[in-house]
Amino acid sequence: MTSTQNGDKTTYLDALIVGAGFSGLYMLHQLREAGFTTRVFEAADNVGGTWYWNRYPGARCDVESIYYNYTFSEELLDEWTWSSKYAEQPEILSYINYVADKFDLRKDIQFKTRVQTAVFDEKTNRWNVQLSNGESVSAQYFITAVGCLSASNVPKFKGLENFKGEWYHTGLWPHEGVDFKGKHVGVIGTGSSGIQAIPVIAQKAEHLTVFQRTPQYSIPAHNEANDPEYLKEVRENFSDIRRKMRQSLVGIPISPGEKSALEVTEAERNKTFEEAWKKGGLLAFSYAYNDLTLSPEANETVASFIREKIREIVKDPETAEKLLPDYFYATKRPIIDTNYFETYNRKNVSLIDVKKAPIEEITADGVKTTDKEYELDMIVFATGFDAMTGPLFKMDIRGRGGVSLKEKWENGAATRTYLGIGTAGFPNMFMLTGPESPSVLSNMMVSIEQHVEWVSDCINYMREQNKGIIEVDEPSEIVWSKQCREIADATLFTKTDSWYMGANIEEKARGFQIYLGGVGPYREICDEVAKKGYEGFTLKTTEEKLGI
Ligand code: N01
Repeated sequence: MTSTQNGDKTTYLDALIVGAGFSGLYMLHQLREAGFTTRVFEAADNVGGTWYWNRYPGARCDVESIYYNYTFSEELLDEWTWSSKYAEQPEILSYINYVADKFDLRKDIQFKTRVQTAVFDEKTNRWNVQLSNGESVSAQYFITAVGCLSASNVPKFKGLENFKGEWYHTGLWPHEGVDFKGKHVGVIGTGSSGIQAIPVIAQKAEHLTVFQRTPQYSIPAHNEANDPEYLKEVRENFSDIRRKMRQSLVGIPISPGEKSALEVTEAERNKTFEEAWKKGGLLAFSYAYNDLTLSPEANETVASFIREKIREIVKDPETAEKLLPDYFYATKRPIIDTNYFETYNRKNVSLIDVKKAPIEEITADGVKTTDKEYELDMIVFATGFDAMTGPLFKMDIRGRGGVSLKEKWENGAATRTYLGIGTAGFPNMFMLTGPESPSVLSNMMVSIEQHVEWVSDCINYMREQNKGIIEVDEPSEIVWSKQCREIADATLFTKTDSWYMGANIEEKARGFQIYLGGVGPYREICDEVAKKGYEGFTLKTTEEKLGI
């Protein structure tokens, strides 16, 4: 509904959703089906979220495709076939487009429109939202579906503006593609994006120079075409698979090993690790034993095994040494690759250790480290994202008393949420896969579906109970945040500088913002909260005043 007052055009909605990725699309579908007037605002010109922007060469998912899709519609499950074990970005983007068309979602999505400010109006108990095209929206519910890794980070290198060649960030890749033929290309960064892009760029470029700050553990993905018989079997057993995914720790129906890595002989351990290397995949190593992310000694067993593999693969011993990681395995996102270490055996690839000789500046002609200047035609920044809070802080979100989310969370230093879904002082605001939920340490599809269903159940409940305002109680978020930190502190995750810790962004405070208790237990907690009438939240009619 749109009304005009004093020349201002304001659209009135029950719910406004920010972002048309996997979470925003499903949220729209759920709320619209329940009869709420709902609209999605999306900065891009099409659906897809992370899979719209991250179209760098080699981009594919590291969760097996059979587990990385929506599970809410049996019909959709029947209709879609994934061609390979780990789907490539174009195939995932086609899937998202297919879903948008199948459920006729586009008619309620406004593309090329950013949400700039969202301010909770305490008089009307509604969110006043300003859009980049100058329009205003008034919504009862403000739902962020902005993803955890959507604020690309190009480090503030001195002199970038002087570079005469082309430069790109993997997370903002041009739609028309990039031609590397005959070019001297530099890739800065060796996280999941860099490690996927490097082997593909190396095949096309005249020369590739990789600027590596932290060497990474990476294991083979062993990607392959999906066997139709296997897919048939998966489809026949999918109810059971879905149940297991939901009850599991990370949204993938596999259980961690039951033994400690230290209670078996070295020979037995090496046999297990050898099998994991042959099998490949995200959990092959981290789930081999039950204490690899808990005990430094146990972790070292897997770390040294992978280091040995790197030495075996990379022929030049000096290059191999530079590639050996020394942080705790899996405390940065484990990486799976296709021919990553093998790429360093190519004649047209060189590896520069920028921890030893840091990048001083980008010059007109390339990258200058404290050692040397490297002439380049093109630079690819595979330098990651301002994760978790970054996408939220791109909007100016203000709750009660005009306090901004950024101020409340002290720019990320004091992030506090209840269940990763809401935060005190910001009534009727829901964050899908927000900080302090399992989010990025789970199969995002499982976490997205769980959050969307929980939020839509909650909004339906509010309507049934004739309530208009829901707000997190401060004590509940204090307890939840503390619990998140305690679980993380008992692991090795907080001992490593990673984007999980906010350590990749210079000005960002360190803090672990992911619930590590597992998606199964997390779902039970969320269900219990709902069953108890949304315990930990205060619900009021719009006539009642909520205490601050
Ligand atoms: O980003 P990253 P990403 N000078 O932050 C380096 C998901 N994902 O885009 O480690 C020099 O992991 C930085 O070095 P260091 C997945 O969850 C999934 O690769 O900070 N180097 C690092 O090497 C993943 O974890 C998929 O020392 C600098 C790299 O840049 C997340 O997205 C695919 C630097 C950044 O690595 C992010 O991955 C892709 C500087 N100033 C991504 N600043 C799949 O599903 C940063 N670096 C497979």
